[in-house]
Amino acid sequence: MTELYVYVYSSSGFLKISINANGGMFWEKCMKVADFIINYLAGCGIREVFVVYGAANGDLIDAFTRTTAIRYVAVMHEQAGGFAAEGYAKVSGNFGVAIATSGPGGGNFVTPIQNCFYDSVPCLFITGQINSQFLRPDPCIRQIGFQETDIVGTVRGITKYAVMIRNPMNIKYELQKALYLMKDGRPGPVLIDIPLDVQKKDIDDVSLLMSFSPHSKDDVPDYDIECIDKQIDECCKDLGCAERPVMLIGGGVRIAQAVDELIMCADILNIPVFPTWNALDVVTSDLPYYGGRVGTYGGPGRNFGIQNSDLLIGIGTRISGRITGGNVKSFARGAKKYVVDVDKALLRREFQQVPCDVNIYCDAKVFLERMITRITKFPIRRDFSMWLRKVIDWREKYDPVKAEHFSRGDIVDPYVFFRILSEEMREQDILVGDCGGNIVASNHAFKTKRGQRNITNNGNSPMGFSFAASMGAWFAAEKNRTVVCTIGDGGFTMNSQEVQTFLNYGVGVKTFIIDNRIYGITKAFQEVNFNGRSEACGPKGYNPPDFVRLCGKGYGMRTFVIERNSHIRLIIREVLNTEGPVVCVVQCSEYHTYEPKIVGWKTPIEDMYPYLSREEFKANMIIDPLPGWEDPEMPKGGSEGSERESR
Ligand SMILES: Cc1ncc(C[n+]2csc(CCOP(=O)(O)OP(=O)(O)O)c2C)c(N)n1
Ligand SMILES: [Mg+2]
Repeated sequence: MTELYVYVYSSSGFLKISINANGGMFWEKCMKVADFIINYLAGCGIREVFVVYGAANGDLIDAFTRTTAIRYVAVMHEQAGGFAAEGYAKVSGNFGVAIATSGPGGGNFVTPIQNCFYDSVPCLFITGQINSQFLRPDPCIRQIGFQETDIVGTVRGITKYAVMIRNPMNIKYELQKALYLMKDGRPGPVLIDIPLDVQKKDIDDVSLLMSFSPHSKDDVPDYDIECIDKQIDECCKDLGCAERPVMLIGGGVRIAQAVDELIMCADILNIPVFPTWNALDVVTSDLPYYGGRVGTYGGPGRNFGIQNSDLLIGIGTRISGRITGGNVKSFARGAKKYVVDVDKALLRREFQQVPCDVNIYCDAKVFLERMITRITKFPIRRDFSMWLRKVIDWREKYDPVKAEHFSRGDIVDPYVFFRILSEEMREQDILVGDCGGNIVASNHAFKTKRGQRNITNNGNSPMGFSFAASMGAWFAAEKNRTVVCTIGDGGFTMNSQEVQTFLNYGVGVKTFIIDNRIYGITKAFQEVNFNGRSEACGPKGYNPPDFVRLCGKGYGMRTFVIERNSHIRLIIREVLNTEGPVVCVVQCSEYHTYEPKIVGWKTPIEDMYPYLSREEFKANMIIDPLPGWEDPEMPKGGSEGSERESR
């Protein structure tokens, strides 16, 4: 009977070397499907895979025992495993992998798959499936096997490709196809579902497996370079006549690995550049042409720069509602708008929230390279330094972090916390943010440095994301980079079970819980929209645990507490300098004032609350304000009083 076997990669492919009970050694050219998958992933440079065990993925997990090139990280919840895979992908620039079992295991992947779909993250989700013989023969039957779920059908609408592998001989083809589609064009998640009996099957000769060829004519990008060059020339001509041009940069620029090209292009043009929330670490706060943050929670600059522009070049951004606000038509209304995207559907006018004048179907890198070449040769180049100065003045004058935030000695103000955190983090460090009020305060106050990563999930924004994703980021990051997780009390509670995974694997992330004891952002929303009534957001209805007891006494994690503004810097330094996993509870006593912000659906994004005096507002407008600007919409309900009191 065979006792032990390993796979060795030789010039003729994989060899299975087995040692039997008598010490005899044999080799053959066959490999189990499960081992083929795990070895294939190792060959793609994947070092960690996030898994939760279950009988239906048993052979996949067992395959890790026969290789040292790749290992599993056993997380406590599949959702956290999926988030960790996303963090791994975003930091490594490679893809992330998570494995779950059938039924409830795969079900827990739904949120991470949504995340990757909306934020264009390449991740491979693998689910074990029950034995083929127990699979329902027809969808009219709900279920035959225990924990049988049609996971492929479940995730079809939120994946780029999802397939169940029934024939072991298709494994290489399907894996290669899934990995190719995952990264092709606009990246996104893929899922492969493998019944247990298929995982177990031996492939007699791996070299006979069918491969997927990505070079069929459908797979070559169909950019029309001639048309793109014409559009670029039109843009160069417009730049020759524009007074107030700007660039709006989305997550697509990093995905296209075009950060250097963007910087080069911005250096040449010397016009204000604004990041969307997916590009805070592309257009960093220290760039000379950084214009501030824009949108409904626009930060430095209060949106005056983008709203007063007369030419807007959007690259790798779908110009979402978070940018435009509810009054979509008023967004950059004086500007001729160009948008560059790799997702054709987003360029169709009938689908565009903000109709763009020139829609350029192109990869951001290809576009920027061609733009650089053509603009350099273009006869008319203008000097926009006065305009840039104006935008920088707005940015500096309207910084959301104000002296009054520092003056409260008895609490921790999250705006002060995030500003100081950004001063203390180094160029190579990684910030992983969650959702809710804490990410708003972070995006208002945290100034990014070139080289840093500032990651969250913006398209789906699930609570509990950052704690799990920071684990993946930590595994992917070079060890001289500090990974910092920031998260609300509500978010942390949704994935706090992972504290144990951090301890089990020594995940040295520094986690700051922005503990305001409430669901801050939704409470602020309720107060405005429900006449001041607040339910299920705390203190009524929702009450989070004591995190020092939970993490410190309960799990045995090293913990710190920040209780007042004056302690912030010292304790942040101590946390950042502490080895291994650390949780720091930042006590923000019911804070839920996130300003500036947009009030109402009709307000254009240049008119942010708290409102400027009408004289000051008018003085900042180069284009005409919208009718009604003299009397802007005020927040309804009890928000004013309670928001102020809670500061
Ligand atoms: C999984 C999930 N459920 C619900 C929401 C809706 N939601 C968004 S932010 C938020 C409150 C977050 O509270 P907390 O984490 O404490 O952050 P805070 O706003 O207080 O900083 C809620 C309920 C969500 N984004 N994700
Ligand atoms: Mg909270």
